[in-house]
Amino acid sequence: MPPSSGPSGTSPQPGETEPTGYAADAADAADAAPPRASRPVVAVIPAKDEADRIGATIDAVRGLAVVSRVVVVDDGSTDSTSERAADHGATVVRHEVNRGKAAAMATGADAAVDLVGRGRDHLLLFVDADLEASAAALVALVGPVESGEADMTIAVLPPQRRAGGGHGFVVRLARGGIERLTGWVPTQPLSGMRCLSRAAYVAGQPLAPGWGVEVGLTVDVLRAGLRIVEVPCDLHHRVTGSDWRGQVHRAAQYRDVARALVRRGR
Ligand SMILES: Nc1nc2c(ncn2[C@@H]2O[C@H](COP(=O)(O)OP(=O)(O)O)[C@@H](O)[C@H]2O)c(=O)[nH]1
Ligand SMILES: [Mg+2]
Repeated sequence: MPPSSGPSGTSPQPGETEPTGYAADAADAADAAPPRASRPVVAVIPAKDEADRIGATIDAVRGLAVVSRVVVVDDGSTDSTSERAADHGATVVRHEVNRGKAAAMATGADAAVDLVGRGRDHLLLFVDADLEASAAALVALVGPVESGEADMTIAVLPPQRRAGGGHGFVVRLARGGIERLTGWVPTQPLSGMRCLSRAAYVAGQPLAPGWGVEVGLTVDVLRAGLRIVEVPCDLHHRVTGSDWRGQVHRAAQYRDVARALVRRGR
């Protein structure tokens, strides 16, 4: 089990998402700790311009018997992501204007509360939209949280079929920052595929904005004294290249990860 320190502060920082009704509602539910076996799993897929891949990803996740509902949050896409997602049977919530990955995850988590019924405990399974059929491997994330072995599981991906454009410096920033803040050294600190108990999600409020969300969650969950387990999953996604688009993506990731770390005291 990774080491952990005391509870983190939960007051909203400038630029961070405000705690939602979910957080207030969930605090009671976490205390009550109903029987684990009955908790539904809601998959939340944040998506921006993923019309080409979202259908296959949804099909794979809906094919998992353990998943009760699939919510796609279309974060201001300019393509037909919303329509495709609805065609494939997902509940779709749309941000008319792009608000970033963390905001989309928060919207999806709020929608999950409405879907399962307010006050009913459940697990959240965050899924990137570009995994296509390989998303079926995410089933491995649910068991350890369902059983109570972990409060949050994180998928560890195998080497990808195509080499990336090298965002090793963002990974190193994230890994080193998490280690300094918590003592734990994550294998893939930026991995977005995670299954969370409600208590873990609440511990992460307010979510660190944008691409800082994964690092923020890891630090906050550990600081709340909760357990994280990394699980190898045979996942394959679109690898960010070294073209200008890839460089912009990496620069934004670096900025958001650095902010998440600074706000947590690095
Ligand atoms: N909400 C939201 N999600 C995004 C945005 N950009 C990308 N995503 C989604 O975030 C996930 C990861 O993005 P991706 O481009 O694959 O990043 P990478 O895996 O780090 O290379 C995918 O599900 C994307 O659809 C955005 O601006 N807002
Ligand atoms: Mg990806």
